[in-house]
Amino acid sequence: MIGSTCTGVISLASESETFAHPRPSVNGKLSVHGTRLLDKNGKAVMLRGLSTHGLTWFPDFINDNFFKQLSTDWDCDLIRLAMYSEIYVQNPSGSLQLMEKGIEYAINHDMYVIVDWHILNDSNPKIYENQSNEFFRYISSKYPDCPNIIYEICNEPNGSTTWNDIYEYSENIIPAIRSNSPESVIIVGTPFWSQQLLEVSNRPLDYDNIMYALHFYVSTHKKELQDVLIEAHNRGLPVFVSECGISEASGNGYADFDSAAVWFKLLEDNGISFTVWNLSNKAETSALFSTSYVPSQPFTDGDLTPVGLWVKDIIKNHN
Ligand code: IDC
Repeated sequence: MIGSTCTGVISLASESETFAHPRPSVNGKLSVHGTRLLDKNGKAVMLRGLSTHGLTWFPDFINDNFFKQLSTDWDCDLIRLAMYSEIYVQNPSGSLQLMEKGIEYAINHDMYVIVDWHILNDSNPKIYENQSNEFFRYISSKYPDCPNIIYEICNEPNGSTTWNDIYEYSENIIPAIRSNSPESVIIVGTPFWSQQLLEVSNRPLDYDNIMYALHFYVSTHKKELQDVLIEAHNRGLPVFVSECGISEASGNGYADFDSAAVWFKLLEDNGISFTVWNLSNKAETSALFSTSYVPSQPFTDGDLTPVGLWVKDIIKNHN
């Protein structure tokens, strides 16, 4: 494990950029008020970021220069570190090492960072609840009160997992994090692959600084899920799009850029923060880098897939 602190960051934002590209060195600790994410001065912010693929599958993408370039060239202010829980439980130290490196590099380059307990095939977060508690206790004690870190406690509950299961799980995990980082922002996954916000809005968790995950893949999910987002927002539920993809729900297939434009306008119009899946060179539509890209090298636009080029533009120029 590598040592890290929350100090020594390089400032990359100016006052006028506060809303557009919030930076931990300028905007500091975030908090949740109503549907909004606010900075340390109470100003509304919107984070625009990128999600790694599974940390242990594409470990070469967790490197300091790569994170630096995303931060400086793309004005990326948020990185999500996707740590598959099923992989973690088999070999905790392998996953932890990459998680800690990722956190350190995000801090070095003045980005917010989501620590993602990436449940997927293990459809119910209660399956590995003890390991999750141990993991979040460890990370939050290693980086107590770190303003960069946002916790995401269960990527996508699915199968027969109910909101009640997630509610009970959250009542175990949230206090574990808060015992070290009392004011941290925590994103909670929602039933049916983080799509069922409306059920949650009937019985939200009784803690401060909680946001609820909505995940979408633009070529599969369209108006029906957009209506869910709008309704949840209207009901006052704080939503964070902690994962979305410019592909079908498989991560592959057709990239519907028209649908993507509708989705991202909705996010921009409502100030809803997001990260886009995925920072890898895998041969799949949602990957931002082409298969020939070598992640130890600096990248140019020529190393990006069509999806990568599109995503760079929304991160940098948010139009
Ligand atoms: C996908 C990856 C793919 C991998 C698969 C299984 O893109 O390469 O083989 O997982 O691990 C999600 C999940 C995310 C999925 C993604 C695309 O959070 O792990 O990644 N997706 O299927 N939810 C909806 C879509």
